[in-house]
Amino acid sequence: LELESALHKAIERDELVLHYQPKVDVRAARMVGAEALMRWQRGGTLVPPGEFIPLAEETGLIIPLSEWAIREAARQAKAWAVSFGFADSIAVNLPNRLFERSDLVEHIHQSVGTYGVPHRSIQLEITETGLMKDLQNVIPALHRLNEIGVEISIDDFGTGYSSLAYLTTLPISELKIDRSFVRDLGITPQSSAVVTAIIALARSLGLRVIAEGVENLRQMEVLHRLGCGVMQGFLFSRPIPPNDIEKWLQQTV
Ligand code: G
Ligand code: G
Ligand code: MN
Ligand code: NA
Repeated sequence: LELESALHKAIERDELVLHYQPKVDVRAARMVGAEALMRWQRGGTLVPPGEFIPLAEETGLIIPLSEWAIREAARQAKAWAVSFGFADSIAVNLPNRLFERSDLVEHIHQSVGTYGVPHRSIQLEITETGLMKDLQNVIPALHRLNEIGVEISIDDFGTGYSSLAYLTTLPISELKIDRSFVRDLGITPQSSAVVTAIIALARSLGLRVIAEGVENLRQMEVLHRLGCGVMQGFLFSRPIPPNDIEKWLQQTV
């Protein structure tokens, strides 16, 4: 309860920060976007997301927290655009609870408008499980987001039993291969079979594909050979504070 009320005040006290993890085009050795991950600077200590995200989800605080994250990502995209010519997108994780809000799309539209960045500067990641759990609320919102130019990436793809028939009807732009398949690449034939299938699916639906959780060269090489050239993971960078992203940004101009 103490943590809950502290988290409640964290937004107004300016204690939340976003760290960023690059999405890397391996062949070009270039950052092609970044994923924003929330951190809570409470007093002098950084509270790990594993400790406050689940609490935020239970209490509903995840809604204002995520709305803050979208605004902050839009602000950051603008700052990087001005300083570095950043023209890619920042991805924000969007938990299902956000879709309970009927004004979600309007809120995103306003956040982006406040900073005068194009709508495609913000990308939203929704998990495959979340997507399939709440199709009734999610689908209309995805269509409206697509209309205003905000792209959707399906996070943890391959773990959530999507109906492939449904997938073809959804306005999504990217599949993000779940790290559980990436982990075993080059070790178990099943993992490369799944990854091969996801890449083929993405191709035939005209979607981009990215692999998450890439931690070593073996995984990177197998992914590249299988036709996935955009990756994210500790091999390239952990999620890092905004200032530390600048060395990646300088390479993009
Ligand atoms: O950033 P990573 O280091 O450790 O985060 C741990 C967990 O917290 C992950 O499951 C991650 O998805 C979640 N998380 C981190 N930042 C955010 C965020 O901004 N929004 C949501 N919904 N989850 C986040
Ligand atoms: O899928 P999700 O959005 O929850 O992913 C974000 C989480 O993944 C964060 O906790 C982040 O720190 C973590 N993460 C990012 N890259 C790697 C990686 O290469 N290996 C592992 N184990 N975790 C990673
Ligand atoms: Mn994610
Ligand atoms: Na993920």
